[in-house]
Amino acid sequence: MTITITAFERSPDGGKGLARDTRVRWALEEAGQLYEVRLVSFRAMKEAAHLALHPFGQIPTCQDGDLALFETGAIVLHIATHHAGLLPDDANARARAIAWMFAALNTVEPPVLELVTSRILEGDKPWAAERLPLVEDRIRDRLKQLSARLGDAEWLDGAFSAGDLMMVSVLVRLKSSGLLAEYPNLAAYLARGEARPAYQRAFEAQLAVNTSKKS
Ligand code: GTB
Repeated sequence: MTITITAFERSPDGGKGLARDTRVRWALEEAGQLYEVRLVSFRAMKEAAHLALHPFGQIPTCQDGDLALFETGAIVLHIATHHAGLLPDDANARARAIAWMFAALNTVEPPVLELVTSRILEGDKPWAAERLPLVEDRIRDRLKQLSARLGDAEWLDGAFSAGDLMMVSVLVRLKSSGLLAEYPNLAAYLARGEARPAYQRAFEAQLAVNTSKKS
């Protein structure tokens, strides 16, 4: 059965790949799975039908047969465990790849999201200019550690995995910040992720939605 995901009818970023359906599309592309997309408006996301799928009224969701899932970590893990291409066969390597997924979501993404909050939601506050460097330094702490671990390796733990997919998806949010340039191996890691044909297909698909809605 074809998987159906939800995505923004009109993404606030105009389709630059920042909304979280991109990482789910990417996982499906890596796994070679066809999928359908149901576009939802901001209003529809808060209505009962969508809340039944996503208790927090957000995108993306994923329906696979009679299974309905929310949270990109759970969705990508579901795809990765049911299809080849995103997790190693060796049990320990598989567990480590999943640990990297959690690290991306639980350890690296929170300070990255703080930066988005500081810049977009709190940018007009009188204390914003004082807070921003503190937020940036918390991101630098994580990037420095991640950079040290990655070293000159291509991916975080052997072959490309769902852990890399999630980490690259989180780092994408820093592209416009200038922070990644301070860690050239992470900038190169991000570029490697974005250069993957599966990422390109996912990016183009979500961009097409947003550009076709503009006219
Ligand atoms: N933890 C959840 C997950 O990983 O699935 C977070 C899901 C989430 O934050 N979804 C956002 C959403 O539905 C879209 S991705 N927001 C609407 C709402 O909460 O009402 C976040 C996002 C939105 C827009 C941009 N952008 O335009 O740059 C980037 C990221």
